[in-house]
Amino acid sequence: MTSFSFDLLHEDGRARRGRLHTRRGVVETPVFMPVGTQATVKAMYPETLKEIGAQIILANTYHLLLRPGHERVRALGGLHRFMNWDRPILTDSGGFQVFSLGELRKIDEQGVRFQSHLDGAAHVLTPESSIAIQEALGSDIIMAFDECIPYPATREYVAESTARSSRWAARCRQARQPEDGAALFGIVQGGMHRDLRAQSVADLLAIGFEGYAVGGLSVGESAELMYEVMDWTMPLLPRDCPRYVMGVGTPENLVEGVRRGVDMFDCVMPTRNARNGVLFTSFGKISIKQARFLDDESPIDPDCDCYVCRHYSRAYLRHLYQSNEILSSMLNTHHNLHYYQQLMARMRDAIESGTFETFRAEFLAARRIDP
Ligand code: PRF
Ligand code: ZN
Repeated sequence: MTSFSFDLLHEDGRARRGRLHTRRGVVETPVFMPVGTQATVKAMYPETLKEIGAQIILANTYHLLLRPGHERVRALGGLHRFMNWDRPILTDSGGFQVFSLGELRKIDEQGVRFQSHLDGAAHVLTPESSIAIQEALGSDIIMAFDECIPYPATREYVAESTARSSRWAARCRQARQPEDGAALFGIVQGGMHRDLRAQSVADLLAIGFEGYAVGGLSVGESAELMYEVMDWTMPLLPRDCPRYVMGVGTPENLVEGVRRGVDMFDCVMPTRNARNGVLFTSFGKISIKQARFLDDESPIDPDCDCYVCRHYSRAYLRHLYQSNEILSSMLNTHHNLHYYQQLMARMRDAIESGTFETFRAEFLAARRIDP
């Protein structure tokens, strides 16, 4: 029995303000989910994640299957207890991480054979095993097992792969344990072809899911093409179900996605960029390693009220980065995730007050100014 529902609260153009009800609480949408691949959002205490407004995080089947093993996590009381995170967790199916392995994997109708990137050991992921692993972890939103199609690819390959992902999606639905309380989301594929996207949506709707993700984006195509695929796909999805674009994206991508009707996002961008010294601000990205910050006493972003911007200068953050200090990753990640959470909160407010287009215009205008 799934204890999952979605309320659509407001619409402003195509932008949507909604609320997910999961067995571990409520998620206000549009939402950004920080990525916690290895049962940790790198460099962040779970407590701090909550303080900055993170409502739900993403974890990865592939990584946790290999290490420490999903049966071990189950025996230790599930992923929430293991990592001390009591809010909802969405798990990705492995259908993206495995396909990033290149030479180390082989796909057939049954699933994917692959070698661990850790020790080379042979593994198989199938729709059935991916679901069983996500259930063992105690996920609140389980993703169907799919293939994220590389870009570019021949139309023939995209058509074959998309049809196979649809057959896998049906097997995922079949494999669910009826007593597990999680939601199951299908993943639309179809590459950059409008008719194949439409076919993928039709296949998934016939199976029936609690939510629908759009996969196969942010794989090297231009932002314009990504937006075009969103323009084709979003209107085909049921109005009363949550819509999730996987692995996206930049602050601009989030604004443009919300404008097109997306409710959920995840991306390593704020966390990974933070560890590389790239910080997001209301006026655009800055690289904290630059020498121009050596004596700069100002905060990262004068418009940001996060803990880091209230207490630390650009000069200090540059010093920590240059010195390879652990605190550099911690402070940078805190600021970037706070920025992403604030951006989503502002978009939720704008949709509620019917001012999303004004918000977007101001967002875009601010980014042309140099700090
Ligand atoms: N499928 C899955 N996970 C994903 C993707 C996908 O297509 C993407 C696409 N960028 C990110 N994460 N299962
Ligand atoms: Zn800040």
